[in-house]
Amino acid sequence: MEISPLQKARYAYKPKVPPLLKKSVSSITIALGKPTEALTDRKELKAIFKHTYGQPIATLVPGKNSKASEKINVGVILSGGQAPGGHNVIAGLFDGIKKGNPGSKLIGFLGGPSGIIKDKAIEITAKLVDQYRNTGGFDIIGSGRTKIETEEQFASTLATAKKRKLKAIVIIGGDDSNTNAAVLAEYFREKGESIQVIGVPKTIDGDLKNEYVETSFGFDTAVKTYSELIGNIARDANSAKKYWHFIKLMGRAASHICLECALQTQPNIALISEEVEAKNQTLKDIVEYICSIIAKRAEKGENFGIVLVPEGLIEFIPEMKKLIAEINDILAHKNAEFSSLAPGQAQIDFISGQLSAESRAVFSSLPKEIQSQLLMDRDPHGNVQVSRIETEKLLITLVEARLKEMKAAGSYTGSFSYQSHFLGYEGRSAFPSNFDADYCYSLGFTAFLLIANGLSGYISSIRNLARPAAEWIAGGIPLTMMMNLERRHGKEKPVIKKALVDLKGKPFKTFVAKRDGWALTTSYLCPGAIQYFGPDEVCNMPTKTLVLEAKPVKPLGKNAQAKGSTKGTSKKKIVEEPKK
Ligand code: FBP
Repeated sequence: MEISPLQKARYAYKPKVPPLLKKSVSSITIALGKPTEALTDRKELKAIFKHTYGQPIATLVPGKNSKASEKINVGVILSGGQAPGGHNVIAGLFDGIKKGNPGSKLIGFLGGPSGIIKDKAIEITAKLVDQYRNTGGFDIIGSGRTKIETEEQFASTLATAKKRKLKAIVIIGGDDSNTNAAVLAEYFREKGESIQVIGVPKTIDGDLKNEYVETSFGFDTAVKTYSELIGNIARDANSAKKYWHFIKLMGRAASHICLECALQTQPNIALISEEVEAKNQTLKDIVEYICSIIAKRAEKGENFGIVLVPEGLIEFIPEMKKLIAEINDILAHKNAEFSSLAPGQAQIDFISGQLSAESRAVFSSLPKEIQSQLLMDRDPHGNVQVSRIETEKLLITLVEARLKEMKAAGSYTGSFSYQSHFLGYEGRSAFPSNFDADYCYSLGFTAFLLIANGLSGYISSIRNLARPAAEWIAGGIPLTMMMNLERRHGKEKPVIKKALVDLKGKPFKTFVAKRDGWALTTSYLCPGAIQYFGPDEVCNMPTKTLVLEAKPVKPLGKNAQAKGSTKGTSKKKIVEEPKK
């Protein structure tokens, strides 16, 4: 197989890991904190997760663990959208398993969760994994978005796990996939099965995070890839001085990607969906805001600029949110009728007829392409496929129309030419940055150690990430701690809560302090391509979001006990208190 020189060079890269993970796996145990609680809806979640609700936070600490050397079989699934570093999670998991016992096996289920339902799998061997170390993509075993939800799917998953004598299943996925991991862990316990389930936080969107999961893997590489491209486009814009570039950035719901790219490239405008929602801004308000900046720049003779648009914006504009919620309910309850109609006008008319008067007015004000895009299939988790809705083009159409009006009224004198871009898939399978390569390998290795310590219903966690890997802390966070109830497919379902941009958080505040200056004075930054070799400040810097959000790791919980230790917590053992 022909490979690029960079791929060859990256095979030789040795990921940096927390010092504890370099020790013999039999000398690593866990220390447990106090029982935990879910974010909200605690009573309901306790009833749903009877066996796995409220488990304590686990931290890896030095200590004997003879079970780590047992010969075991572990299954692994890559779930959802690609994110750079997935191969390194598998490499770390593989190396951990083999360090425990060279006779242990790692089984990779093919094409996402459907692989375990249908028992389509391969054994991951040293030869195979070595070809994928430090590379992007999920192609080692492929990924998919199937949700394990029906009784038959659960039963097939259990049958596969039993047939393959799996001690544990590792699910590498985003919020929905880790929700699946939590549900599966509970299902196995309910059935009296000892099969363990461990999740790994993956998604370029950066919205699977909390105090204990500081970032999801892939975010670092994706935002650096997009920022490189935005910086290049911005430089082009400032050279030619003739286009306004509207750049939609991936990120299904949260605007973390857009915000981080703004901090890295200093565009004229970056919309943040969470702010739009908080301020109750209408589509008209957003268009007015963009046009006001275009007009002010035109007064200075600058008929060019950069507008960053988060992919999920459309679902955060209050009138659009209401409209989409109504469409979702109609599609959930009247799907047969809807599907029997020819795609296009007939389906648009059918939906229109079912909407409330308010939403109908909004729906009919949209261009036909956007109407059709809003009706496209939901993904298996009930999400609107926002990557297929051309919000950047919708904004361009509305901005162009408004600028015409402003010109007629004499409040705009410039010229408006535009280009539209969508940056998404370009960043999902890039070679992982050193950060993601290190983080992912550590997450995978930690997943094995959580298994070796008997845990189930946990997500692998590496903390203190804004510091060098030598100061990282590895452990596991109970999945139920990250859950709440949300409406999906017209029903209340337990799901891991998406972490949206915190409008009181430092990344957003830093952006707000600078954005008015960036709007009018061209101040673009060109971060350039991700570097893998060279000085720390060019090849080992975490994202600005991570650095700005970094908090000192909290002190030890008094009640924490190293598992198997009768002496309680030694002063050296680091155990986190659950969030109050
Ligand atoms: P995950 O949440 O599964 O990581 O996927 C995130 C994402 O990349 C979103 O940013 C985007 O909206 C979506 O996947 C696109 O999905 P698809 O790959 O199915 O087109």
